[in-house]
Amino acid sequence: RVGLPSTSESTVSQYACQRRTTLDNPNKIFTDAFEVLAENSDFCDSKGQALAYKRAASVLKSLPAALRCLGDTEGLPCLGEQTRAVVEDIFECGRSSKVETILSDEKFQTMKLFTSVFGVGPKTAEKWYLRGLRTLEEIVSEPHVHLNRMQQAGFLYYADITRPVSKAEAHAVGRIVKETVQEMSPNASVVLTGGFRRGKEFGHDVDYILTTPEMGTEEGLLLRVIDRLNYQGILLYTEYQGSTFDANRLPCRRFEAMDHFPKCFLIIQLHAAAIQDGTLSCDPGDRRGWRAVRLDLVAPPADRFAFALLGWSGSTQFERDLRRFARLERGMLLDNHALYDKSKDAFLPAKTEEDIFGHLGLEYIEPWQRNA
Ligand code: DGT
Ligand code: MG
Repeated sequence: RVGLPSTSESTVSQYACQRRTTLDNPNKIFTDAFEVLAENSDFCDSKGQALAYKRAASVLKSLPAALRCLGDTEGLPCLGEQTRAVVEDIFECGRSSKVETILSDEKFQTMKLFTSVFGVGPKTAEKWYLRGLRTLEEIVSEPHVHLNRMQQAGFLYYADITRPVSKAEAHAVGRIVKETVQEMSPNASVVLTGGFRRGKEFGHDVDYILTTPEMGTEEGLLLRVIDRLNYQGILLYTEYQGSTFDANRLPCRRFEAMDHFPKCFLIIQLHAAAIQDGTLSCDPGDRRGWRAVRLDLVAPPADRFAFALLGWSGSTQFERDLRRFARLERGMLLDNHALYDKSKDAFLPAKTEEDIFGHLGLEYIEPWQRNA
C-alpha cells in the first residue's frame, strides 16, 4: 500500500480541518465523478446526499496518492456503499454509468446552464425548467419571466462572468482596490481571500477583505470605496449589504448562513492595461480591451478580522468541517464573526487565524492546504 496511509500508520480524519489538502489531486477521476453526483443531488434538493458526496470527494482530495484498487478505500472515513460503488465502476469500466446518465440528462444539463447565470440558484432554475424553458435565449425572450437586477447583470455579462478569472487578473483587481483604499484611508488594509488565497490559478470571482485599525470606520470606508470605483467609471454592477453585525449574538450553527459584515457583490470592468503582462483572459478576437470580473468585498471590524479571513478563505468544505469540529469535538460555536466556548460561556478573542486554530486545539493548516 505504497503512498496511502494504512490504518496502522496514520488514519485519515473525518474532518477536513484535520487534513492537509493541496491543489494536487491525484484522485481527480473519482472526485470529479462525486462532484457531478453532489451537484445533481443539490439540484434535486437532496442536501444530505449532496453533502455525503462532497465529503467523500474531500477525503480523496487529501490523499497523497491515487487509489489503486477498491481495497484502498478501506478504512477511509466518509466513503459509504454508494460512493464505493462509483469507485468500483470507475476501476472496472474507466467511468461511472451513474455519472454518465446524469451528464446526459436533459434536466441536469438545463439546471447547470441556468445556474451558471449570476444570481440564479437551483430554485429559480427549476421554475424555468418546469415552464418548459431550455435555453438562455428562451429565458431572455420570454415575456413572463421576471429577472431581478442581479440576474439582468448576469445575462448582460454572461460570457465574461462565466470565463474563469486568472491569478494575474485577481491581483490586478487587488491593485485597483488597494489604490482606491490608500487614497482615502492610508492605514486601512486590503487582504486577498477566497480561492486565490488558497493558491488557485483560476477562480469564479475575486474576494478581498478591507479593514481599518479604527473600529467602526470600516462600513464608511467600504461605501467610499464603492463611490470611488463608481466615479472611475469601472463599476458595472453593485449590490451593497450594510452591516447587521451584533457583537453579542452567539455564532450561527448553520454553515450556509451568510455573515453580517458590511459587504458588496460587484462586477467591475478590468482593462488590459491594469494587468502586469497586459493580457486579459478573453477571446483572442475580443477587441474591447477589457473584461467584466466579479468582485466581492467584505469589511469586518478590526477585532473580527481573523474570523472573517478564516471564514472567507474557504474552501466551503473546509469551513463546514471547522464549524462541525468546533461544535461536536470541542463544544464551541464558530462562524465568520466569533468563537464561543459553551462550557465557559465565553467568547474567545483572536487576532490571527493561528489563534483560532489554537483555541480549537487544531494544528495550524496553511491556506494552500485548505483545498478540501
Ligand atoms: P471560487 O471563487 O469559485 O474560485 O472559489 P472560492 O473558494 O473563492 O469560493 P467563493 O468565492 O464562492 O467564496 C469564498 C469563500 O467565502 C468560500 O470559500 C467560503 C465563504 N463563503 C462563500 N459563500 C458563503 C456562504 O454562503 N456562507 C458562508 N458562511 N461562507 C461563505
Ligand atoms: Mg472566490
